[in-house]
Amino acid sequence: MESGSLKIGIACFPLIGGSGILATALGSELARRGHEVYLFSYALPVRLDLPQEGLHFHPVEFADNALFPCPDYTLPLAVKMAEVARSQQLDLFHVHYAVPHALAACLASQIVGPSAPRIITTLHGSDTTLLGQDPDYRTAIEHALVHSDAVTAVSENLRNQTQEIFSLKRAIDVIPNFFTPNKPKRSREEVRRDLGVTDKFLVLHMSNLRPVKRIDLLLRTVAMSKNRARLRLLILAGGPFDPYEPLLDELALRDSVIVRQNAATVEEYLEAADAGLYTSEYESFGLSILETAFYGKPVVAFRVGGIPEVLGDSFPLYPFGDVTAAASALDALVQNPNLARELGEQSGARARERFSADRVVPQYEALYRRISAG
Ligand code: GMT
Repeated sequence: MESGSLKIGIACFPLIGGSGILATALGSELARRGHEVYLFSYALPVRLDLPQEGLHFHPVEFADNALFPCPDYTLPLAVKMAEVARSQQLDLFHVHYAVPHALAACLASQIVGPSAPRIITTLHGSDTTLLGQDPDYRTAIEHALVHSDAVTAVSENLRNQTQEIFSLKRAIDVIPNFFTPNKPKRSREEVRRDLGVTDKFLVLHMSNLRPVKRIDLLLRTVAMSKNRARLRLLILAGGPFDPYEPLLDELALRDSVIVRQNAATVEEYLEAADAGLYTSEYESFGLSILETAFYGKPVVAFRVGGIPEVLGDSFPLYPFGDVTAAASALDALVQNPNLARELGEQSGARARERFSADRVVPQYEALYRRISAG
């Protein structure tokens, strides 16, 4: 191992969702920079590309021992983290999403004892904004935040929200998310042909479709567009779309919307798109928005949470729920492809300058060194 390199255990969710995607990308970037990374999750994370030198995946089995009335994940995760910490002499646990990962890290640390790795917890949003207000989780999250050696949040907005929700005395560092685009496997023309949108303005939305994403407003925005016939909405869905089928019919949108489920590689769709549309009522950051901007596509979104930190003033943002304004913004782009291109290039340049791996990963490395130096 290179001198100065660290042994880092990362725990995250494996699904299509910003925290797992970011944690996986971080693991891969850290391994590329010479660190040894041990990734813990109950399934292979969707964007984990193995084999990679220095990157080791440790699957965690749910314990469905007949003695228990229901399966347990937190204890097997803590045990696996403790075992690997001991056998590999890990320097750090870097856990993404407070529950159960930060709690499991606290427990693993107690199991290992005095030589236990330091704990860094990265908050991603709903782990404090939603679960932090849930009496079944709040105390556990508070415990994990207090007992982590460092806590980071992915935006100023999330840091402020977390401080407010927990009245925390401790510092929270802000380290934003980053994105490293892969080369698309198919050309823009091929993807557009496959989607049947060669002569259309393609609007992209990528999310897990949870209620906070407000898919109702997404569909209503498209329905209000004056250029409905000229545009197509492509939804890359990381969750079930069935609940929104009736609204598709109600808004007569069946011919305007294409849904693709569980697309693990998004680059080819990002390149094929002409713009992005996001109507969430809250985003601590909005990793999909960053990904869309990275590809030089203009993004129409509401001014909520950390989205202004991600997009800056590269494109106007609208008050939450103002679908009329969002639809007009979309219309302006459809009617003026040069404007769309220009705005997209501006937000792309901004995204690449502030949120590239080279800009962000060293911020984590500096934090690791500060914490492991005690
Ligand atoms: O909202 C999601 O898509 C899932 C969630 C997660 O933790 O996986 O996303 C949160 O973390 C992302 C990565 O940091 C952020 O980009 C999302 O904005 C954030 N979601 C919310 O705050 C609702």
